[in-house]
Amino acid sequence: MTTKQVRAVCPHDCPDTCALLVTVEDGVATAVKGDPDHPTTAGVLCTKVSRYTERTYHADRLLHPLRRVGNKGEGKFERISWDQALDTIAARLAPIVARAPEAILPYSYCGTMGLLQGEAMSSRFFHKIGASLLDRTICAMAGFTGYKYTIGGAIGTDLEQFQNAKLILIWGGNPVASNLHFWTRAQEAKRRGARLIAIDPYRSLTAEKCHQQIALLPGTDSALALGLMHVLIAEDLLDHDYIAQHTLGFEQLKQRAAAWTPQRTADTCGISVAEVVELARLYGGMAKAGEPVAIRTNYGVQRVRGGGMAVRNMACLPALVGAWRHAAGGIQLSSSGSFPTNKAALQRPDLLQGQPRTINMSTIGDDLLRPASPEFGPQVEAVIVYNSNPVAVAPDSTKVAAGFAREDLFTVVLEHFQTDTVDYADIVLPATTQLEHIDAHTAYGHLYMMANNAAIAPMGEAKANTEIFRLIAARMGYDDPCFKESDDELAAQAFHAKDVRAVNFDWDALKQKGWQKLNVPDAPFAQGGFPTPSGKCEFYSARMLADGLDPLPDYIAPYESPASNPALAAKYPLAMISPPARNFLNSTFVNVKSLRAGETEPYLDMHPDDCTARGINDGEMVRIFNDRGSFVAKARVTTKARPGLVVGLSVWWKKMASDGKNVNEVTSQRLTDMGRAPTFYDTLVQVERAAA
Ligand SMILES: Nc1nc2c(c(=O)[nH]1)N[C@H]1C(S)=C(S)[C@@H](COP(=O)(O)OP(=O)(O)OC[C@H]3O[C@@H](n4cnc5c(=O)[nH]c(N)nc54)[C@H](O)[C@@H]3O)O[C@H]1N2
Ligand SMILES: Nc1nc2c(c(=O)[nH]1)N[C@H]1C(S)=C(S)[C@@H](COP(=O)(O)OP(=O)(O)OC[C@H]3O[C@@H](n4cnc5c(=O)[nH]c(N)nc54)[C@H](O)[C@@H]3O)O[C@H]1N2
Ligand code: SF4
Ligand SMILES: [Mo]
Repeated sequence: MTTKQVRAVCPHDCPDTCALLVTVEDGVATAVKGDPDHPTTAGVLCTKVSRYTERTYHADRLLHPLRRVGNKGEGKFERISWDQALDTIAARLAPIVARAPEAILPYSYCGTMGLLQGEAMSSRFFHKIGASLLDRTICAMAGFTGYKYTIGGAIGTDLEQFQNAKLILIWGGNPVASNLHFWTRAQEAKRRGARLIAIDPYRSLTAEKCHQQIALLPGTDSALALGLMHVLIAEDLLDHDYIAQHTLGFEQLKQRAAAWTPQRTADTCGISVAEVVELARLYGGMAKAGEPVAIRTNYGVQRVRGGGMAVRNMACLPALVGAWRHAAGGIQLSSSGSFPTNKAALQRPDLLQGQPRTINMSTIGDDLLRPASPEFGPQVEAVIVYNSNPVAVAPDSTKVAAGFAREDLFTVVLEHFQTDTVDYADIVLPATTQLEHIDAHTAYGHLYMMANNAAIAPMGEAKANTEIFRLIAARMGYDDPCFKESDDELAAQAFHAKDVRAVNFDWDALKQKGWQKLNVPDAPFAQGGFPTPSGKCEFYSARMLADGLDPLPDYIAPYESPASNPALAAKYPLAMISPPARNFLNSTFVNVKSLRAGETEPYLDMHPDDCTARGINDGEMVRIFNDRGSFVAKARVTTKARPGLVVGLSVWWKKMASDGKNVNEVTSQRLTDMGRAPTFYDTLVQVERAAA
């Protein structure tokens, strides 16, 4: 027997981007472990990826190309050869390319975070044919945009510093489920005497392990941040020197924050005045005493109308109190902006002729149903889906499914499994998993460039995304040399080797070692140097004004909340959020039995008062509905949800629920204040006992 250990990388859309060691025995992957030497992974993986071989060798893996034989959505297919699949795709796409290439839409997200199997060969192909561009907004664009206006880029406190913080605000994130290796550091900080505070309307797995939870109403975080600014300024808990040297617009900010008294803040957020005042005193007081105070914010705050503003306001706080002076102080949203990634080399935007239209992935429901018009351009005639499962994950799912059900739409899906989206495909192409292909990775929660080696041969007839787009390009007669580059040749271009942060990046060396830390300072903004136009932390943003936004921090109320929309709340009084379930990764892993067993079935967490008012008992099936749609789940009566809030952990495959639906039946396609992102957690619903 031959046994080897292969260095790999977890490909999932998770900030931790773990370094993996894959044990391969006679060509079969038998174990996937965390690399003990990689400083952030430290030998530990989450439950999901510890069971990776179960997913890789799952009996339901798609192993051959398929052609639809049933109705759209029915999921009936027959096996075809790769030649037949490629011929069909070329024959269907070529006339559209000749007539109206923008009628072709790529739809992809982060099924893999790999730079190669994500947007490399695929982008080259779509750029070459002139397909519509996809605005990849579904996750992080709101907060990213607000953060960028304020501090200039997706740069923040290094994960490896958090254990030294003395106060950590975990603001709109559930790291026990979704950022495990940050949680390890936060617990270490706690052991060293730090105070942990969760700001979350739901007593998540994380909130219940913090010293304190501030259970504000969903979508009111920007008001809380303004209230904190008010108290920090009123009680002079400020770092005047840092403000003078490294910030812009303090006087205007001061005026704005003056209106946000603790009372107004408390009323808006549905919390007590004491919670506002004490939090500000703790944060500002500890900073003034020279202690590192840190904020870990995440995506929970962004999925509402004012999601961009919420992150912007939070990003102002560290500069006010001088928290950036410490490596363990500041704020982290994402570390992705620290990487010198060479996207242009991988994606080749120079292949574009002219400027195709851009379609927002978050409004795919409406856009697939939209007829041709002068504003929109041609109707979408073909959609090629890879690394995503839009029928389950995109908002306003009734419309998404209706769009994919269009008889005249030609749909190709590259997948590992027969997801809800695959059920609507005309042609299904089997894709390799991370153990079967190579890739280069950045991360959005740490600062290491990472290399994934292939551990095993492709399963069945599966091919890597890169290879699939090479083959489609060749079949359509595109012979540009860029379509012939191998995956290793692509990977060698992944980072700007001359950028000082990349430390003379060399792909072969990275493949050997598996990972390499970026050369960046421990405390990114200790001396200012924000990558904004002014070089300062911009409390006042001229760019926001130019983009038609309020240049100062403000509060933007949710579209759907009892306070902002009482008429709607009279019909649908409960706010619904649907954050990630611990055992799933978005809709990935829902079909892995042992992980699904950890979640058992779709639940709805409801406060006892809301259950009593509706005659709902624990464990009963309930119907959750609004004007957009409905789905059923099992009620869990719990004080984890504050009164008026219901929580459906997500994202279930629709076909695995008793009614064939999931939470996205009730979410809306309305977009955030900035970044054009979805508002999954800005949803009012009513709940009733389901008919037997
Ligand atoms: N296990 C697991 N890990 C994951 C994922 C997964 O599906 N499963 N998904 C990955 C992806 S793609 C992402 S984007 C991240 C997302 O993971 P996180 O960044 O942790 O974000 P969410 O899970 O959306 O929300 C986190 C918390 O925010 C709370 N929240 C909801 N609305 C609000 C609000 O208005 N204000 C505040 N303060 N809190 C609110 C929720 O109750 C939840 O506890 O996790 C990644 N990691
Ligand atoms: N209600 C509600 N909806 C949500 C969210 C929420 O919190 N609540 N979260 C939102 C967020 S943050 C996000 S990021 C999106 C995520 O939405 P998606 O990015 O669509 O993520 P997944 O649902 O995990 O689907 C990814 C698919 O890619 C496939 N895949 C993985 N690797 C490869 C590969 O190498 N090749 C190919 N061809 N396929 C591959 C997987 O099998 C999987 O089916 O969902 C959003 N939807
Ligand atoms: S999903 Fe996240 S925590 Fe789990 S192995 Fe992957 S990167 Fe690590
Ligand atoms: Mo996400």
